[in-house]
Amino acid sequence: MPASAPFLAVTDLRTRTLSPAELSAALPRAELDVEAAAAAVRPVVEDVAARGAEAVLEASERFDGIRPEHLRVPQAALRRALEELDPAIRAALEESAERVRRVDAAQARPAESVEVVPGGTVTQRWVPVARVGLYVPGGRAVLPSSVVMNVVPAQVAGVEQIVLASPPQKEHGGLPHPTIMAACALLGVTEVLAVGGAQAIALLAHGADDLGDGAALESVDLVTGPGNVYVAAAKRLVRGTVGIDAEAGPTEIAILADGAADPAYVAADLISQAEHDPLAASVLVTDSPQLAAAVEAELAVQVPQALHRARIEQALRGQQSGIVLVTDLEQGLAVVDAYGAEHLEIQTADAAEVAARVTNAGAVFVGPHSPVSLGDYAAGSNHVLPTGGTSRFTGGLGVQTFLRGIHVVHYDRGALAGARAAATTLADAEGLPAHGSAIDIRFAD
Ligand code: HSO
Ligand code: ZN
Repeated sequence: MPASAPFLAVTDLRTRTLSPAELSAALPRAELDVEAAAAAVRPVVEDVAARGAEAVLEASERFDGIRPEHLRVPQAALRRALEELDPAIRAALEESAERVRRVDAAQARPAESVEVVPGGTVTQRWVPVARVGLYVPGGRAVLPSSVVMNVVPAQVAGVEQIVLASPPQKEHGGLPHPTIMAACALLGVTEVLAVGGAQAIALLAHGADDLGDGAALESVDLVTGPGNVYVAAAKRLVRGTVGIDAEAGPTEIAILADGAADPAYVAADLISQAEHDPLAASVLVTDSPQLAAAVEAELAVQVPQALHRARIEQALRGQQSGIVLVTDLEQGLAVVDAYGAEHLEIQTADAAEVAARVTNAGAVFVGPHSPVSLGDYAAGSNHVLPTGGTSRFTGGLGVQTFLRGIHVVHYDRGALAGARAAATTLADAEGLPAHGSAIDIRFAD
């Protein structure tokens, strides 16, 4: 046993029978107050909507400590960033993008036409969103892999206009981080904005008459991408003016493991996501008290060796992290479904079989050789995923995020005749006779 206090608090559910709601309440979880953040960022969002670029520059000065010279990043800066990118990083980004592209290509949807009755068809056309704004944060860590995860599915979906926003960096002359700019250049994204936080989301959603260089910025139709609680709050505020993907919170990993799991792997994976943020959640669900003890012992060895050990310790010791002891894998499955983790690893004897029964998770990682960090960079899956239990009703970023389904209805007179009685009966039942008349008039002769 480790000499220091254990990193992970233990919740013992072995003797308890809980309803799904009680189960959710019993699990470790962060309280992320997006509403409070929304109250804080509302003035910024409204100011950007009203005053455009000048309001953005003032907010950048206040929150990022810099007033960028160019809100719209010059093409030369993008080109230079790519030229100066370490060739090994370039090759890794290319490999990452290629794998995501391979997975996404299979998700591109052809139109589906159904002949409902002879002469009456309904076709579902999948049409890409015309103009999207992708947000890539630049706070604690600079994540060029998030450029790949946002851009590739949009490109595969056929989005024609992609504009990417990332915070201006003081130490890079008010431009976004060079690696972010290089990743944009690598993927062919030419419209890049040096703006971060709530002001970035507001600018994407509302556009600006003059971005400070005499040219307007068109507003987008959809804003996607991760960010801190202020970014999530700003997305909540602009929703309706534009579409948004999920509101991202701090990253989460849950691991469902039994006595067959390797405690060193389990500990390393819990640490890997804790490295992101003191508010990150690392949760182990197991039916093996021996494994739980062995994982604690591993944490005691591995955490002190980690570069970001202070942040990791804070995350592991936070109320959002912990170990949940369950009677068996059956109860373990109920727990991980109630939790609905952003990332769920299954490290059990029959991992594939157990994974197939999971219903709530952003992404599932199966067996000992599929760690979450593989998915963060190079599995081909997407790493922009639902957090905070929102996997109950939404999936991660993908080609479908950037597509809209449009039903195209095409009936001939004979097919309309066959639907006439059903439609006019329902129109009468709803007290809307003009609806029925619009059908009847076609059979007046
Ligand atoms: N685990 C993060 C994504 C990421 N990790 C990017 C490293 N770089 C949220 O899924
Ligand atoms: Zn990560």
